[in-house]
Amino acid sequence: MGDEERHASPNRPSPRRHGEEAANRGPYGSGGKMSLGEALLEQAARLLADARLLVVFTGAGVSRESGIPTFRDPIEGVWARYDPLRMATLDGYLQDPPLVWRWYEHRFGIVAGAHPNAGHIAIAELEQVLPRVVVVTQNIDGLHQRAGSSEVIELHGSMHRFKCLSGHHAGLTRADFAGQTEQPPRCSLCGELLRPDVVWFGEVLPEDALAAAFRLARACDVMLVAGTSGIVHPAASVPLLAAQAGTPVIDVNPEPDELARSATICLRGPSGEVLPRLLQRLADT
Ligand code: BJW
Repeated sequence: MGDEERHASPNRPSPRRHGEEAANRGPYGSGGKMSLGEALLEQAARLLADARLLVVFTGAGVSRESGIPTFRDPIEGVWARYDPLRMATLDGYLQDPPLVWRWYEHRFGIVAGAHPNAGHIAIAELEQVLPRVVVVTQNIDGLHQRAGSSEVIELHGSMHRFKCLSGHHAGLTRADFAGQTEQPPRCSLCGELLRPDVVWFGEVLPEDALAAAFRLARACDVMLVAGTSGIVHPAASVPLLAAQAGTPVIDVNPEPDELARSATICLRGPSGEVLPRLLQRLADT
């Protein structure tokens, strides 16, 4: 059996919903916040303890406690301040390359001054207690790698890599254009404009990364989701595929999100608090 094939025992029970929200209030509970019960944490830790292959699917919320804004928070979110059509589409970039380039430089500055938080670190430390942990992230900030996670699949690319508009030259780093920040540099090989190697709306996700994520989602024993609204596809299909395969899904988010109804356990709270507690429980199990 290959690493990315299913690891669960044939007798693996189909996941049951745990916790108050599943018991009698529907998937979102009463619709509001819920205190993080010790019993739920214990149940989640027990699920994790049996996992030979854990996939951790993350979004912007895991970096929130590092000071990096999420996208869809109505007050502080990126899309509350910037128009996604201007800033996160190829058409928007072509209309005004310096504007979009400077915006990414601004966001790079925030990330460069940030540090992995307790949530990133707990995810990395899961590797000390479980046989295999793969992080599938929508984030472009590189904080999982900086925290020490060794297998990270980036579904929406990385703000630390660049490619040219011709599509022929990729894998460039900041060292390749020596920190030019006001104007988008040109590719030294073909003369085309460079752009961040991220996935904008209407663009396809990196084929290999998406295929690996889907394969892992079908093969994993547990899917731990943290810090995503779960509304952007095809990325959000990753935890849904696991749920469809009957795999337990644990969802960590201070707010109800789109994936909660497919989750086995919802742990309501910031990932920088919940994930270290979950790791501790797991280590004690
Ligand atoms: C905390 C927390 C704490 C807070 N702890 N948690 C209709 C239906 C379905 C799909 C579509 C549709 N119309 C269009 C589409 C396709 C579109 C899409 O999904 N749109 C939806 C918005 C509806 N998808 C695409 O375009 C994708 N490509 C594609 O489909 O290709 C096929 C195709 C090609 C050509 C033609 C036709 C089809 C590409 C999507 C690319 C997304 N890109 C971005 C920008 C990346 C670069 C950059 O960063 O600059 O990716 S958009 C943005 O959203 C970013 C994120 O990765 C992504 C997901 O957001 P995320 O991470 O979930 O953040 P938030 O803010 O939404 O949520 C944060 C969560 O954290 C919240 O729940 C908080 O509560 C929580 N939180 N504090 C834990 N402390």
